[in-house]
Amino acid sequence: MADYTLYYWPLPFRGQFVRAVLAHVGASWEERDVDAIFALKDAEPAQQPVPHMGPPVLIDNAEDVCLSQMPAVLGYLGRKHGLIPTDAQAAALTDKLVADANDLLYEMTLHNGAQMWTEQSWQAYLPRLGRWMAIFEETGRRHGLTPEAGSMLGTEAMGIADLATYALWGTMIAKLPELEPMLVTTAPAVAGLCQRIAQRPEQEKLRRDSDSAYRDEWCGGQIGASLRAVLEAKQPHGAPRSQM
Ligand SMILES: N[C@@H](CCC(=O)N[C@@H](CS)C(=O)NCC(=O)O)C(=O)O
Repeated sequence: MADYTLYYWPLPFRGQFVRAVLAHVGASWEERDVDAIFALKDAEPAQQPVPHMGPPVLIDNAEDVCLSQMPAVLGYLGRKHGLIPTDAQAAALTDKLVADANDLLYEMTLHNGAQMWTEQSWQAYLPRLGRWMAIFEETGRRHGLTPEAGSMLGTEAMGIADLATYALWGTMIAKLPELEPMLVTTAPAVAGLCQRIAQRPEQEKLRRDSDSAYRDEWCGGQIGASLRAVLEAKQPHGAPRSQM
């Protein structure tokens, strides 16, 4: 049996945060199919292994632990695998970065597709996206991160703060490459960190596997199509995709 079982749509988005951490710790995991995800998410809370609204859901098979909510899943994995600093402030900053990432995922998908992007609403949103990039950049810079070296919280070893930063920005610009120049300009240290993490063998393998399974999808659905439409409206077609 695999170490973990993951319920997440065949997409990167929130699931990639969990996958990036599992890959980093060298854990084995199996992913359940869409029918199983629907069955789990639509079950009565009293019948669910953890009462929840939506995936990701992760089961730690050996410990018989089942969790939903991406930040809680990362918190669990981080504590279990020593990827969250023991210092209270650094631990809270880790939680804060993951919460920032999750807020941004909601914003980029207009709250999981409650509305669709238009050219006008996307243009109006862009300064806020730039501010999120600057928030991550400033956080890293305050802890010694540069485009060439360092980590988000100044830790020697990579932790959840770094992996979540990578799962957010690295995955986003790989799947929505029109945003890469903005990240490189606004948050060069974060872009450098993402590049370094992407080059690690376990993350390279995850990226290859994900690319072949999910192709160009990032968040999927109609909101994914609407996001791509507003981005491609501003870009020449056929621009090469990032390797980050
Ligand atoms: N705050 C939750 C959000 C979960 C969520 O919105 N999951 C999406 C996929 S990323 C979903 O499919 N939700 C289904 C639903 O809410 O009915 C988390 O961070 O895990």
